[in-house]
Amino acid sequence: MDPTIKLKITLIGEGGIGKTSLIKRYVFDQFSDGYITTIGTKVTKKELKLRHPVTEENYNVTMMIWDIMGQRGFREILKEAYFYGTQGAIAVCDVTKAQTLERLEEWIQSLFQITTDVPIVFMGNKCDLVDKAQLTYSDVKNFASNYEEPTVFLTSAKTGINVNLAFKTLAEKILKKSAEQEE
Ligand code: G3D
Ligand code: MG
Repeated sequence: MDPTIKLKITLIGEGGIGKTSLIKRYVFDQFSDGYITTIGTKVTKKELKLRHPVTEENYNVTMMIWDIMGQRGFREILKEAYFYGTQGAIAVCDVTKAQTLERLEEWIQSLFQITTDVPIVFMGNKCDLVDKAQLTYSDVKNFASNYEEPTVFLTSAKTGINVNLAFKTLAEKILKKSAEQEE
C-alpha cells in the first residue's frame, strides 16, 4: 500500500476570476456557465496518485481544496481561519482583467502572514478568451518572479487546459519543499 498524505491547498485572488469554476473543473471535470457564488468558504476533496519528486515513491494524495469568496473585505475577516494550515496556494488572476494580477500581491501578503512562504502556483485563467486578453503569459511570469520558484500556467476552466497540470504541480512542489525541510 502506498502511503497517503493529506494536503490543504487554498485558492486566492479577486472575485469573478474563475476560482470556483477551476475547482469544479478539476474535481468534477465540468464547467458551468451559470454564475457560481461561494458563500464564505467551501472545501472540496480531490484524490490523486503522485510520484514523489524527490524520493520517487508513489503517494496517494488527498487534496483538501479551499475556496473563498473573492471580496477583499471577506478576506480580512476570514483570513486566519481560511489560510491556517495551508500548505500551498493557487494564485489566480483573470487574463482579461489586468488589475486582477496586481491584486494578487495583497492576497499573497495576507496568506504569508498566516502561513509563511508556502509554495504557490500562478494561474492566468480564462485564456480561452483570446480576443479579450489584457495579460500575456510573460506578464504573469514577470509578476510571479517576485516569489520563490515561480511556476505559471495559463488556464481555462472552460476548456480545461492546464487545470489538472497546475494542481498536480502544486502538490509536487509541496512534497518537494517538505522533503527539503526534513533534510
Ligand atoms: P470566482 O470563484 O473567482 O469568483 P467563478 O469565479 O468561478 O464564479 O467565475 C466567474 C465567471 O467567470 C463565471 O461566468 C464563470 O463561468 C466564468 N469563468 C470562469 N473561468 C472561466 C474560463 O476559464 N473561461 C471563461 N470563458 N469563463 C470563465 P458568469 O458569466 O457566469 O459570471
Ligand atoms: Mg467563487
